[in-house]
Amino acid sequence: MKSLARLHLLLGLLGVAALPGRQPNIILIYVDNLGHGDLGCTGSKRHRTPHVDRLAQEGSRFTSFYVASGVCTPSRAALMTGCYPRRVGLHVSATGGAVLQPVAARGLHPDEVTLAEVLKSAGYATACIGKWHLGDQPAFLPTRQGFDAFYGIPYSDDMTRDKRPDAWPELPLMRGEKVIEAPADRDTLVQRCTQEALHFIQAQQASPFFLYLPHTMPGSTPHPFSSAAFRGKSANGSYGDAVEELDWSTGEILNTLDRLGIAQHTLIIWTSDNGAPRRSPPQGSNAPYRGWGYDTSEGAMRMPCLMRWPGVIPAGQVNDALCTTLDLLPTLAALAGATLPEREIDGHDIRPILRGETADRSPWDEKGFCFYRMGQMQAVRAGDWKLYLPLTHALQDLRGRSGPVPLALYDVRHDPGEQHEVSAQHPAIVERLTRLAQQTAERIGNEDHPGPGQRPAGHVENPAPLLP
Ligand SMILES: [Ca+2]
Repeated sequence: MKSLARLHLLLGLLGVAALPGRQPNIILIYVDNLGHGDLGCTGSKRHRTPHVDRLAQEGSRFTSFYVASGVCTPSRAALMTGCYPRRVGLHVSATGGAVLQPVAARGLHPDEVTLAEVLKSAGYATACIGKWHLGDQPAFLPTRQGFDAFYGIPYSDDMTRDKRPDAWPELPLMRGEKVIEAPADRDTLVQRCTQEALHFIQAQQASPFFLYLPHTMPGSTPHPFSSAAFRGKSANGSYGDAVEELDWSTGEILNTLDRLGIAQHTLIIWTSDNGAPRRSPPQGSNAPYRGWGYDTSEGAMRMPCLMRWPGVIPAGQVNDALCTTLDLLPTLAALAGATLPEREIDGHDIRPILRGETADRSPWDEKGFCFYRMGQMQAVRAGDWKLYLPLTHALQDLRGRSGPVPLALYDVRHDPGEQHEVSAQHPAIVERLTRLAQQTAERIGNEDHPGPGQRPAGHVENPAPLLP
């Protein structure tokens, strides 16, 4: 195995394309609350993102790529498990909130099989560097879910002690399961997480590795943090500064892969956990999509997504096949030669989409991809079409108010800005998508109706704050 690794390293140095059957290194960059239209390669005129744009030139850009929720915790739960958040019980917090808060009794169940555990079983070295947000109690930390190493914060950057001095600790920066700094200096988080990532890549360069880099920025506060080198430098205030620092971080990683000669054997996936939230004045952009982060709109859940793997993923291609973060676990498992979890998952192996063999068809076209806000299913997409289900008591409508929502159908492939509501012209499509939504609801539930496919979240008695 060692000599094989050396052979691959040599071939990499000679610029030979990825060998079939070789396990690729995997780097998954998952930034926080960055909108679709916030990158140069997705149309931003305000942010300079040459390094992320390089991924679009050297790899493919996926334009119908969805996260499973418009908010952090369920989005990350789906990414880690290949399941709808509702299947693994993280669609809602134990106190009825949309995301986990500090000192939460709930977390991702230890029995759930994460992407890290799947890849580790195939011999990968694994690290989580950035923001976790799937439980802040010891039993729920990344180190208990398949990651050899963790460096970062256990939940969102805005969950600080000043908000709940009676119950919450200072925002902890952790290494492994230890708090090494509190409150965490948020200005330098992207810098420090990047350095940790580079060290990990360097140390693991000769063996397959999985680097999960869920960067903490632009983050959840109205004034995103960045280091002195980037502060005040962008054309879009603190938000733009943070985006440009994330681009710098991406450049550092690409340069390191080039320097080590392992770029050919490394699959990079770059995306965001949910769309940019509504701010006044506006900061992030979800263009060309409608709506803001945190709900089930296209703006909230249709993400920028770039994937590069030289020789495997076509360079410079734009791919509009419907795919999701749920698909990463089964797809990466297949690429790594790993065995899938025995428990049921929702994602699909989308290797043919990654290889560019199809740019408009997907397994989801048959099954329908469902959009939940907490426990309520609000929409479904299959093929070109997204159907907003009629709701008498929506948890929250597209404009942020509670109340009834009418049925609406859009061709979100050809009308991505949802300018033309066409349900009256396409009754058969409305009927078909309604049936697909019902089939998913029958498996994993909807609102107060549980489904037989649901599994419980993890739970601890007497959760304690993470302290130094
Ligand atoms: Ca988020």
